[in-house]
Amino acid sequence: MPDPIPEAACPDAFTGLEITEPKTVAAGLPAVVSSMKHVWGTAGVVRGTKALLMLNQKDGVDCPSCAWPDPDDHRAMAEFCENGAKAIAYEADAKTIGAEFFREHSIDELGKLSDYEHGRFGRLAEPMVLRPGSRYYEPIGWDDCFALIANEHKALTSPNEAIFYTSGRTSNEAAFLYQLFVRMFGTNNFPDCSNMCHESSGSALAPTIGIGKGTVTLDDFEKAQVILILGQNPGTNHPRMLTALQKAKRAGATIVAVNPLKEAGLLAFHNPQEIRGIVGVLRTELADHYLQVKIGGDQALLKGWLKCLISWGKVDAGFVRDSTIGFDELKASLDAVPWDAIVAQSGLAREAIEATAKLIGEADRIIACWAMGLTQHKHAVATIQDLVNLILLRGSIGKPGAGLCPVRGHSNVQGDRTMGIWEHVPAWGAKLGEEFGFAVPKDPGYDTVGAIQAMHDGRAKVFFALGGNFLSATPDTAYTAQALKNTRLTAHVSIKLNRSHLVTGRTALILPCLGRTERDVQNGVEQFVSTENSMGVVQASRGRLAPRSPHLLSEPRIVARLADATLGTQWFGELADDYDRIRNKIARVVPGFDDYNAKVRKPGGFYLPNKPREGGFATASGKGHFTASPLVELRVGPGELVMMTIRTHDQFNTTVYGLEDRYRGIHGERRVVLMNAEDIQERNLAAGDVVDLVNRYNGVERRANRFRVVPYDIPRGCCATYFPETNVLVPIDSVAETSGTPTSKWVAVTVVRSTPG
Ligand SMILES: Nc1nc2c(c(=O)[nH]1)N[C@H]1C(S)=C(S)[C@@H](COP(=O)(O)OP(=O)(O)OC[C@H]3O[C@@H](n4cnc5c(=O)[nH]c(N)nc54)[C@H](O)[C@@H]3O)O[C@H]1N2
Ligand SMILES: Nc1nc2c(c(=O)[nH]1)N[C@H]1C(S)=C(S)[C@@H](COP(=O)(O)OP(=O)(O)OC[C@H]3O[C@@H](n4cnc5c(=O)[nH]c(N)nc54)[C@H](O)[C@@H]3O)O[C@H]1N2
Ligand SMILES: [Mo]
Repeated sequence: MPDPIPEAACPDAFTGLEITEPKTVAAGLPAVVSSMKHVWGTAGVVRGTKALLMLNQKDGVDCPSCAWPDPDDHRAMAEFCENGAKAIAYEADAKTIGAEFFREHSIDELGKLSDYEHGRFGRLAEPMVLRPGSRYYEPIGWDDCFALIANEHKALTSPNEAIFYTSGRTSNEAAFLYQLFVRMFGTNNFPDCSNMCHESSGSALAPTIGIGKGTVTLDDFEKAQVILILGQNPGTNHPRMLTALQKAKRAGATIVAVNPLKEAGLLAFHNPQEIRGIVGVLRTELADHYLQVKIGGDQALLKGWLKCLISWGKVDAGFVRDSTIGFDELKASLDAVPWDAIVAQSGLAREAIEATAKLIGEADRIIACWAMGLTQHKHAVATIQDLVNLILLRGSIGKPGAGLCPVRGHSNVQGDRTMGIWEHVPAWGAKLGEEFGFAVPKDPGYDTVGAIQAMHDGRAKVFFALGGNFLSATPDTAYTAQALKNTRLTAHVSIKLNRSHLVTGRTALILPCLGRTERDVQNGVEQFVSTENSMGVVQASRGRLAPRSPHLLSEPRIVARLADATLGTQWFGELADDYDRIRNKIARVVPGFDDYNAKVRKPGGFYLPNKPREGGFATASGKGHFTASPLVELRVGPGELVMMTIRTHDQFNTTVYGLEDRYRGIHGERRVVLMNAEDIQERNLAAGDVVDLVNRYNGVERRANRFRVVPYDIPRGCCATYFPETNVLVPIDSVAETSGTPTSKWVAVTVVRSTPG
């Protein structure tokens, strides 16, 4: 059966498959070799090496890959990782595509290619337009481009019919201008990648500790006694975290990993910054305890841990009495959770839960890290709140070596939210209105899922994206494709071709921008931008490479021109002439940014204030709040498996760098489904068989056809596939409670043998 909307799905041709033993150690020489292969192969030796050497240096470029922080003090000459190197190679690409390329290739033809192939064409070199009815993009001047968008915006009956998406690579300066423009235009329609990512973390933390961010710094890792890592694959997605874990281990910490898969980066590490690590002589074992939890079973495990600690008297009674509220309710709620449910839902033996609870009960400097394995579930917020409960119960927050560490994704996703990219009005909304003399719209706007539904139903008609790859990153690809097709205009600020440029509104625009590694000159003066990492450090990022094409505009410039064209103002352009002016405005509006221009120029930047980190809570009560929630039981139908959609080692979200998932031993193929051997046997399938995956949530059938079966060490009843190939299966209306995050790690699927044809 063909995919419902062929141009929206990744092509289903196989690219080959080779299976090797999964690795039990991350990085080392293979990581160094892979870095150089990507950088020199794509960017060339000179440009590539130059780009790498400025990465994460003080006065250098903030790596556009993940949001892991840089060391405050000493930085290695090569302060980057294999996947940072791939991100740089992708951006510093020597090739470009422009008018000629798009004249030769229709959007239908390009739609048949894979995401991997899209990325390899090169950097977008000039603005392009797809006129109504045409299948070919053609060049358009920047003036006409902004006039076209402005006209579409002005033609709307309400500003709430316009959608403004943001991906987390956008700088603070661009993000602040963008939210200002959009709110002056009259809407809070700010879907962003965070809605699909750590929204659940923010939703869980804000009511419990008073701030939607983590509380630890990099230095805390060396001081921790126990480090819990739940639902995160740092070896691939935050490789420089392994250096922090290595230091922690050397200082005596115990690491507990909770993950359905035995990820190499959680098992052991050869540090490529150390000569002996490169050649593999020096291996640091990481996880001391590995709990292979069932997908979605973390809440059960956490409730098990909490029950143990309370019944063993391992509660920090002084801290709980003086600094928290809600403990009695938590205790009562746990009494109602039976152990057999905990064991059944976590898939873990009670002994294993107790053994690790013992460790936690003996430590008072505990760091809890987590990522998408916790956030993309129906009960994500409740699960993370149980993790907060655990940390509060041990008094393990607001002091060195202790605290909460949601490990962010995109390099500036945290900063974008701080700058007001949010579908609600930020706490400083009134100040924004005062400073710029307008009434900030009060009604909440659409988040990502809300925006898709609004476009689908015709309530929203114009879609603008500052970065990202909306179509591929969002759930329910066929539904989302239809939503985008229903609009009058889709416009994307991008650096490379992606699938969102190919499934479009009546008119479509591609607005090519400077990458973070490139020199940004405005009004004859070189500019820098700034970003906030996962630990609340704001620092400057200055590109040094020559821009790939003379037609590229910076993101702040694009936003300013869009704003002036739509609102009829001129002063946005003046702000974009000198980013210090934008930062001065931020300093006057956003708390914690006073003296921004001076502080951000200090090597290494500055920390934003963080009450829970400093001892205390930012809640109205001034206390930490325990949360009492029931244990949620998630069930699949007979014969169904729970599927999680995860990243390979060779991609950045929807950007596919290559076809290697080296640590998991899966090579040359992305259309695979990792299954437990017994689940394979039970279905009369065998390794390498071709299967279709079917989801039937709420009576709607969603299919992803042609995947190869790979036997893998994964709990029974669970399976794994790669994002974004299986986003077609993630139901648009299956979202986390409170945060609205699509449940990308919990999709019920039936696995059926493919019928040829
Ligand atoms: N190289 C590279 N770096 C990246 C990215 C990238 O794509 N490539 N993406 C960036 C972004 S935006 C983000 S958000 C982060 C993502 O970083 P991660 O969250 O590490 O990314 P995922 O691949 O989604 O991996 C989730 C991990 O959780 C596990 N998991 C899945 N379900 C469950 C569950 O129910 N319970 C538990 N305990 N574990 C579970 C999976 O086995 C996997 O190890 O990385 C950022 N950094
Ligand atoms: N099934 C499933 N779906 C998921 C996830 C999952 O785990 N499973 N993870 C979710 C998560 S955590 C996230 S964060 C989202 C990611 O969602 P997005 O942020 O929308 O997606 P990306 O793939 O990161 O965006 C890649 C595109 O960004 C553009 N780009 C790169 N650099 C720049 C730049 O400097 N400026 C501009 N303007 N554009 C640039 C490039 O053109 C590239 O094609 O996906 C979510 N979707
Ligand atoms: Mo993310």
